[in-house]
Amino acid sequence: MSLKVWMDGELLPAEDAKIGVYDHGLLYGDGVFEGIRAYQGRVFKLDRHLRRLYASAQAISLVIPFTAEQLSRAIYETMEANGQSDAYVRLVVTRGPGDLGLDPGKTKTPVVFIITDRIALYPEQMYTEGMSIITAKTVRTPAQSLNPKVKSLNYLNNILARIEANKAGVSEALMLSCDGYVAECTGDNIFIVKEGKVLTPPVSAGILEGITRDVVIELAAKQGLALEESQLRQEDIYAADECFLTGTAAEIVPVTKIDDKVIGTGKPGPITKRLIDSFHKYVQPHT
Ligand code: PXG
Repeated sequence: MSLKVWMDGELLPAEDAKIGVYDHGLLYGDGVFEGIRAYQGRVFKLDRHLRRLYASAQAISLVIPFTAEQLSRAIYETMEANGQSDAYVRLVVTRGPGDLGLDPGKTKTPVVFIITDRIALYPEQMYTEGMSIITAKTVRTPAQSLNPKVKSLNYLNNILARIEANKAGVSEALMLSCDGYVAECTGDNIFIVKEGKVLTPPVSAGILEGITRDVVIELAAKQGLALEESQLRQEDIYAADECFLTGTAAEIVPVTKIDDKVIGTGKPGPITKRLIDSFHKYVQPHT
């Protein structure tokens, strides 16, 4: 039985949920999206994700033809139709179909669709043993060009860095900003631990304000851990005691090697493990 996909107010079998070849989301990457998780029947931080979606849309002058409440109901409706309580939710808004030419004025109505499916996480071993990453040569798009705060359908900047990771045989790549500071990974935010203090680049470094990142900041505060948002250099990652990445799909994954340099002891560190543990309890309170 195929999954149902919600599209512009209707639940369709996945094979019938189609985007036209004239859709500007496809032609120009003109659109926005969210990647969301549901745990135990509850969509995690849905309000935050919807706020970010509307903020991304506003940043590209895209008016979403549904209210946040309608989209929230649609997500639950889709999960219900698919019999899911744990799911990965992909909510996409494209500029919609229109004549050729990149002017968004050539389109009339945005297309909105919701896929609820699974997403393959990193292999379990990376969570217990740690992940290796590289520093990409591809620089993160500067905020003045296309602010990384905007979760747009334009992911080629990240994909180019991800191709570098693939070539190096690793699963993620660290991206630096054009002024040489640590920004984020291709689909994850980055944190380090140095002398007991948790550090992560500020949003002003030109990154996506990750919702998992915000949750980790909150959990660190609750645990009395010292945390600072501060500009980091590649050398700070090299010299860190611990390092981990955060993202909706990844959750929290320890990083134990970067560019062939071992981080800390080469094993997931104690603070990383504590945060992973508290994150699991936070998202799955009923286990
Ligand atoms: N930076 C970037 C560039 C991202 O795309 C994050 C950080 C982490 O943000 P959240 O809000 O998820 O904590 C992301 C998120 C996918 C996929 O399909 C990508 C993301 C999230 C979920 C799925 O690869 N990126």
